[in-house]
Amino acid sequence: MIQTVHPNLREIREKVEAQQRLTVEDGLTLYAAETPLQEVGELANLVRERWNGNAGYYNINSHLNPTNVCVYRCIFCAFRSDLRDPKGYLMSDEQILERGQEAVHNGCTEMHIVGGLHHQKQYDWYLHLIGLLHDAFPRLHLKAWTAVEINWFEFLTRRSASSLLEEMIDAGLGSMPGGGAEIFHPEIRDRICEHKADATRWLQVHRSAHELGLKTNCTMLYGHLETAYHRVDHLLRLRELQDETGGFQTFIPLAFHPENTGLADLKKPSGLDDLRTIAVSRLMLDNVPHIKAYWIMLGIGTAQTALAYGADDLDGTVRQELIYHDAGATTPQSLSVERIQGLIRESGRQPVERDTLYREVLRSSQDPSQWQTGDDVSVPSLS
Ligand code: V47
Repeated sequence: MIQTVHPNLREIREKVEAQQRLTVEDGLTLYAAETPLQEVGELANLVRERWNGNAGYYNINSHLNPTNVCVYRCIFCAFRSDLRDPKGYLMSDEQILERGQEAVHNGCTEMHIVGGLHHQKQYDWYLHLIGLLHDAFPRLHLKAWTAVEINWFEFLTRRSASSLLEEMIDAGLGSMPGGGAEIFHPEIRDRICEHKADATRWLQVHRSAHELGLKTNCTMLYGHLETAYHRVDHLLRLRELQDETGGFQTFIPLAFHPENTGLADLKKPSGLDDLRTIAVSRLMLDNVPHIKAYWIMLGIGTAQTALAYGADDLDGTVRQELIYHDAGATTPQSLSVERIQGLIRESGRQPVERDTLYREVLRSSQDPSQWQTGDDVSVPSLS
């Protein structure tokens, strides 16, 4: 219980307790330096516990970035490569299948697949890749392609996002990640990723996905050129679409890593900014069930603390992450399940392994690579 409430937070606290919606002005107040972070965190924690109780979610997943070659030149990205750059790569079917095999062998329930928009690859290659993995590993959930990629496929094929997504779902697509959102406001978007899908297109692709019953995530890249106003504006655009469709599962605030990017002279956001952004997101996005503290980019300590500031999910064991590590992330390439569970317990939460759709995963005690979810009737029950 907060004993004394900071004057900035009196009205906001009343609204949060009464489950009323916060406004742009409230968002700016929550972001103001003079509004005590500790109290903002406590309010966010109230909402977090309302949504998710004491659960601290994690999943066992692997990342696949099939190519880093990209037609776009987003200035915040250290991962992309030009076509003829020696750094550029393109994975073969054999390499992709090997990565799928390794994921299944390690007990992964999910593969997170995003990459560059390769100059010489047509939409069929991206579709083929989903079918290839799904046919070989039907139980591995494929969370693939950002809205920016789908929008690129629309450009390549002159077809609608809905028809492309329908085809992807038939091939084995299970859900979509939240990347490519960056900052929606054109004052910033036009400076950091001028040519790629704008806010309207990004949101329209997710709307189409939700209409087809596909769950998706959403993100915000913060800590570069934007102000608090641009962040709050971004959150409200997501909240508006969520009111309409209810298709977002998780929001992931992504802290900018400047190393090796076109914005290398900027400093990384501070741990305090990270925690405040998690908390403000939890409070503003009153209709999104989960807030993810992505340990890869926040660092392990901040991600763990974030579980008391509004976040309920640490993401996964994450094997083979490249986008943040190319931009100077010093976190390990993956965490063991025991380590993730320990981090969650240490912060006073109950570790819950989830699948991509937030169903609890149960593992065999004899062979942890064998798993099932609560409503999974296709496999015998595990002891
Ligand atoms: O869209 C790129 C960001 C995103 C940098 O949906 C950078 O579960 C910081 O979306 N510094 C891709 N961020 C990653 C992403 C994601 C990650 C984890 C989980 C989920 C999910 C989605 O990474 C890009 C961009 O916003 N990014 N470069 C950088 N230098």
